[in-house]
Amino acid sequence: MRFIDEVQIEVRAGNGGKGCSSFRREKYVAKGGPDGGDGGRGGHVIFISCVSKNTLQELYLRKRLIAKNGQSGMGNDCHGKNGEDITIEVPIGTMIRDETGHLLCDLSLAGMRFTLAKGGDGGMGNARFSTSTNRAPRYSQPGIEGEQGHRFLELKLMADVGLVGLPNAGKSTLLARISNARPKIADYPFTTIKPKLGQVFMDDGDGFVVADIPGLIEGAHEGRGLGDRFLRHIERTAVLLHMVDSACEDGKSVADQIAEIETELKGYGKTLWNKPRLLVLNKVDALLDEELEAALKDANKTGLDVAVVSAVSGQGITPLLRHIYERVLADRDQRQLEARQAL
Ligand SMILES: Nc1nc2c(ncn2[C@@H]2O[C@H](COP(=O)(O)OP(=O)(O)OP(=O)(O)O)[C@@H](O)[C@H]2O)c(=O)[nH]1
Ligand SMILES: [Mg+2]
Repeated sequence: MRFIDEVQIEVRAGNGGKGCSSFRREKYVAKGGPDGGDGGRGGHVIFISCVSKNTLQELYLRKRLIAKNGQSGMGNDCHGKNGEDITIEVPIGTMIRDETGHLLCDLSLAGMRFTLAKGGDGGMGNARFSTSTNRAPRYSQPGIEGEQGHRFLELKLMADVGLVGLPNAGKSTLLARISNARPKIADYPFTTIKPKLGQVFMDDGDGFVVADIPGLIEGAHEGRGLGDRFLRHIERTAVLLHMVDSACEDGKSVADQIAEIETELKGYGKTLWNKPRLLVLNKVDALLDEELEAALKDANKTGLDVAVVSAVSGQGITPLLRHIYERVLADRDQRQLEARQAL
């Protein structure tokens, strides 16, 4: 199944039901007053962000969301039934734009609710228009039309930490080791073909979310390999872990591998290039001492913090997690401060 993270949909909320014009008819009561009820409201089209959804697949297949119209009002002061709302669960991180590309809502937390198209109000029945001077109004209102149009949905997954690297660097192996996710792992490139999130639990009972995305190759920002389209899913992270295979079998130096990914991150733009990054030298279990020394020398040239790990043996993983968590917490504090200042 493809990983769907962009969808255009048509939404149509229900029209309001029309108000009723009617007069009471009872035996032995001549000229009963007006008793036309109001029309029902048209159904809304609503999204709710929810942890159990990961892609926009359902909406990709459905494409049109059309809510029911409200029923017309009836005699005997009966209110028409409201049209049923359409409520759709979408992944956390779904962004909703209108036809001009203007951002209407970013469902960045669980349980957020957004009405994409509002149902029209029902019209008032003639009973409402009765006054002392006009006891028998015949007028009742029509219902109001529901909103409709196209909406553009884009999913940008919410994760604290993003894994980037060439194919086979061991990103998924690391994710499987530190989180509850069970990604596919194999010694061929592009094992991972769609983003995957994993929750890491720390001692304080809290933790952070890590996103594993398909490997990048040279020219990814021009569409090579799986391209760079999955990079959007690590745009909102606090920190990037740049994973490097320090035991690369095809003889590529650590410096070359780092440079390839850096070029792609730069090519993608500032959102990622300006993000804090940590170099993770992986597969050090397979290195001789002098090989590790050479790898470290290359890595240190970048000026970034470097972690030396083996995702397979577990070497270096605990200090790496502590380091990442500190950064994640600092980033959360910073974001909270900014949000408070913006108020
Ligand atoms: N020796 C050793 N092998 C490792 C280590 N980490 C990963 N590997 C192996 O490297 C291969 C690739 O690992 P993956 O985790 O699938 O790599 P990836 O970066 O997710 O690759 P893509 O999904 O293709 O981008 C697998 O055969 C792993 O077993 C490590 O620390 N040491
Ligand atoms: Mg993988």
